[in-house]
Amino acid sequence: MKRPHRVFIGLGSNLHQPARQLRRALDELSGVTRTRLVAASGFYRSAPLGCPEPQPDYVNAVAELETALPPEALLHELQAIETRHGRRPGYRNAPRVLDLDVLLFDQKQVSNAILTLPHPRMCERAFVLAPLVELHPELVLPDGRKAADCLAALGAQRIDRLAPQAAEAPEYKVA
Ligand code: A4P
Ligand code: MG
Repeated sequence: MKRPHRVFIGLGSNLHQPARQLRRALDELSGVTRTRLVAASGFYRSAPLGCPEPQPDYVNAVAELETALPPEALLHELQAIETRHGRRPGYRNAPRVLDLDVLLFDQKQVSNAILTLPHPRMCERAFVLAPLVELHPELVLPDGRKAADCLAALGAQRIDRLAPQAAEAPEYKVA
């Protein structure tokens, strides 16, 4: 692959055995055309954030990719994976079987009808920043801030890193 782009993807699920959804999604990310899965964070259980009604806890993680695809084509691939997991259109912040968000794409800053980069809400969310910082403690965002500093500046948000054996258990389910 010639000069691949470096990309971080946020994974989230709170339906139908979330940890299992994330494991399958990581396999599928490694199969995306002209793309390589470089690393995946541990799995984090987190309280739903910004959701209008009570809903189950989430399992979240971050994956690092190298890709030769342009951002819009990568987003299209991610949406195809979400659809294969049975994701149906819902209201904003509805419970979901799988959500794949492009967090960072190189140092690109984009805002158009289908894509905003970096992901506009990533710095408000411990469930994004904690796995990102786990992968790259020194990561610097396109606006010059360190991801670790953004994480430290967040107020209390309930998030727990799952023990590997819990995240691996096929029956692991979020209540
Ligand atoms: N879109 C624009 N920029 C991007 C990007 N960088 N990555 C557009 C992905 N998509 C992007 O997304 C709606 C539209 O956003 C897409 O058509 C795409 O063109 P969606 O995934 O279909 O809808 P959504 O996920 O319901 O909306 P949104 O705004 O992406 O919600 P978020 O920000 O993903 O938040 N709490 C916990 N603990 N864990 C979670 O994972 N997730 C959410 C959803 C809320 N609370 C959560 C969690
Ligand atoms: Mg989304």
